[in-house]
Amino acid sequence: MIELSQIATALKLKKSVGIICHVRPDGDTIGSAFGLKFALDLLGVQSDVICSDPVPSKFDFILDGEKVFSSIEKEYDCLVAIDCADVTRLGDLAQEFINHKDTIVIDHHVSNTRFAKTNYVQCFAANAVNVYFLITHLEVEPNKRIANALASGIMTDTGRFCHKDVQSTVLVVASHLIEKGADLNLINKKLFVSQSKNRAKLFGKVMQSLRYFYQDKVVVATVTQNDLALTGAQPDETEGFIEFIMGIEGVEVGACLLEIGKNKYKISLRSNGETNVNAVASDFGGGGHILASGCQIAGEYEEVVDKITFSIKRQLPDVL
Ligand SMILES: [Mn+2]
Repeated sequence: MIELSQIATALKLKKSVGIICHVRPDGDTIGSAFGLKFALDLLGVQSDVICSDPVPSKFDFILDGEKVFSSIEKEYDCLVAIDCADVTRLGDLAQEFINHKDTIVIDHHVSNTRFAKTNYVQCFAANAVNVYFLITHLEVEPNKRIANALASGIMTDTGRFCHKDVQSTVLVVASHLIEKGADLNLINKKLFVSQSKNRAKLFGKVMQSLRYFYQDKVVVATVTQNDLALTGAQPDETEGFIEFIMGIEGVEVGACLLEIGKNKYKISLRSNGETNVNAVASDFGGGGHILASGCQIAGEYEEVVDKITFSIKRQLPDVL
C-alpha cells in the first residue's frame, strides 16, 4: 500500500484540490475534509470541500465561515474522496471522480473498494485519525480549526470514544488535538446534545413503535415519511436513534429503517459485538464496519423488514 508520506508529498505539489465528502454527510467526513482543507490552506494549496448532499447546520462550527460546494465547479489538479467506502458514496459526483486523471481515497472502512487511482485505507475507528497522520506528513502544526474539525470526526465515529473498535492510538491523537485547541465540550454540545423540538417529538414516536425479533435480540426502529411530516423533523435528525436502541437490554443487533422514498429504505445497522453487520449490509450491496454498517433496500415495508431480519438472523450466533 502507498504510504501517507507519499500522498503528502504529492498533495504539496498540487495547485488546487477538490476534497469530496460522502452523501448524507456525518461529522467524520465533514471534520476530516475540513481538517485537510485547513492544513492545505496553511501550505498555500487552494482547496474546496464538495458534497453532493446538503450539509446540516450543526456542522457550521466546523466550517468556521467556509462553504461546502454541492458540485465540482472547476478543474482541480486532484480530487480526494474522504471517508467513502465505495464510489456510490460520492452521490452525484461519482462519475466525475471516476473520469478524473488524479484521484485519491483516504478512508477507514473495512469494505473499501479501492476506487481511486491512489488508495489509502487504514481501519482506525475514525477517518479523521488517518487525516491527522496525513497532516503530520504535510508537516503542518494543527491550529485550532484543524483540531476542532478532526476532533469532531473522531468524536462522531468513535461514539464519543465508546465504540468497541476505538484503538488507543485514537486517544493519543485526540489528546494531541486537545493540546492544539480542540474543544470537546463544545463539539459534544453541537453534535450530540443539542436537538430541535421536532427531533425530540420524532424520537418519542419512533421509540414507541420498536419491533423485536429472534428472542428480542434484534430490534428494528422505523422512521417513515409520514413520521417526518407529522413531527416536522428532518431525515438527518434520526442520527443517534440507532445508538439509543442498542442500549435496550438483551439487544444484540439493531436496525433503523428510514423511508427515503416510496418503497425505498435506508437501513443503519449496529452490533453489540458478536454479530457481523458488515456481512448483513453486504447482502444488499451496502457495507461499512463489522459492528456498524448500512445499506438500502427497495420494497414494501414488511418485505424489507423480513429481508433484513432474516439476513441478521443468519449472522446471529446461537439463535434457533
Ligand atoms: Mn467515518
